[in-house]
Amino acid sequence: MLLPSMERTFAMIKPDGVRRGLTPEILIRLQRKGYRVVGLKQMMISRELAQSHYAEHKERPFFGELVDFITSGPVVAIALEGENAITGWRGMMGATNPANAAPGTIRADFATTTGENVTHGSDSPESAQRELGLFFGPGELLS
Ligand code: D4T
Repeated sequence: MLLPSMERTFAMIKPDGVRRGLTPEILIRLQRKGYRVVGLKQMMISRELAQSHYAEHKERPFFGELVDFITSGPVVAIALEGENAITGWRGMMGATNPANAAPGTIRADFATTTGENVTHGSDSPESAQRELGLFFGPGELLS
């Protein structure tokens, strides 16, 4: 039998998801999937944190709008643990543009625009480690 590939990833419910009352629905989905929540908090993102989080997009034309949007209201920051959690959570979210998201994914079910697409998930082990470190202090995650 293959050894399970346990991973930790960073998930976020973006301001549109929180504003629309989708937090419980999303927490239910990821826990039903079997992921363990090892960190959870509702918070405002500072512009400085937003710019660090989205640093890879800083030259893109939508960067200003992205920072404005992600700082526009509270988000829910989530540290998830599970087998293949990084790609698994990305799969549950669906494609970045909701028009291309597979039926049954969060973005297909709850979003219509790329700019406001309800959730975030780290796209690689390196991003997961970096983003978990940006949003959670060492004492804030369960062991
Ligand atoms: P995030 O990072 O929010 O989980 O989204 P993705 O990983 O699925 O997509 P991304 O990094 O390419 O984009 C980050 C963020 O920018 C917004 N965006 C993206 C946008 O407003 N216009 C665009 O053309 C693109 C490509 C949406 C998500």
